[in-house]
Amino acid sequence: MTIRATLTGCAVALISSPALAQNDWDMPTPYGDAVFHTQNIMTFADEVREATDGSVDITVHSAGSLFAHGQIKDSVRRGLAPIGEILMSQLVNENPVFGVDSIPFLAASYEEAEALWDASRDAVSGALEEQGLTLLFAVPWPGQSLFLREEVTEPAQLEGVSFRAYNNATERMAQLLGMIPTQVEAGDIPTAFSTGRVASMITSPSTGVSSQAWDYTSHFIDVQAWLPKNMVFVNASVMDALTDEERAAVLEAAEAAEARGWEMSRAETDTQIAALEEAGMVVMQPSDELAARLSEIGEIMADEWLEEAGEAGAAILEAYHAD
Ligand code: PCA
Repeated sequence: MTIRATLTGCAVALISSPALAQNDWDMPTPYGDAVFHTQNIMTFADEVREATDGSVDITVHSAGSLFAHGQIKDSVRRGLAPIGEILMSQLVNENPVFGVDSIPFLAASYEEAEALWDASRDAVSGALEEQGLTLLFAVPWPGQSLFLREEVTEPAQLEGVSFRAYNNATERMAQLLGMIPTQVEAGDIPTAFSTGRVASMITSPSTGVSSQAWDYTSHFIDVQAWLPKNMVFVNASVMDALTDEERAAVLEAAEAAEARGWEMSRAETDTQIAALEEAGMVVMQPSDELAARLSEIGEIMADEWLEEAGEAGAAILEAYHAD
């Protein structure tokens, strides 16, 4: 057989056998390798690879190394990357529904966060679908708590303090507290503190640990005000191009990743608070005054959100409270 005939034979075999199509998926994610979200996604990638005999092979590019956090969604929408992860509330300017998990004290425990996700999932996946994106799964960070440089019992002590924000809601909360917010990506937290751009933040104990918060803050006030989620989505045309078996394998692994991620998140809450304490941080509960002010702010922000989100928002809250 001539070389030409052999090559033609191979080409015919490839075309006639869709199971041989190779899907190498580069997956941009915003957070570092030590973060449980990233570890959960690595396991998801392993499970997809295994279930498809390697025909869907996901390579995770963590910590914004392939696309910066702010570019990941558009990269997937435009097909520059087939699949990606972002913080859901990053998209709140596009549709208020993406911000429903970042309203202080609306859903502050895992049970409440789960009920809120049940009530909002269809709206979130519908809003993604409009952009040609298919939602695969979402996983919450542990409750958001304050990292400060001194013991704060009176809300007035926070006035004028510079504050690291990571989305619109954290920025708004800071404004309502009289603080001075600056948006900083999680990976840039240590530099933002060490160069004096910020002096406080609200985030999970997980991000506190991964950014070594004890190096530049001393007090952790355990308010656990909300549980913002990361979500993983895929370009819908890329998903459509898979075989039925491959698509089913991806969806099954996604379901498993969501369940596993929520468990990992729950487990992190206590272990990472303990790690902060072990590293020398003072862990304390909020004073009554501070708790009252934060809860007032939560109500203001819930009203503002509802005004923006209109009927769709009201329907989510109704379903949530009915749960
Ligand atoms: N960590 C991320 C988002 C919420 C969280 O707990 C961050 O601080 O950027």
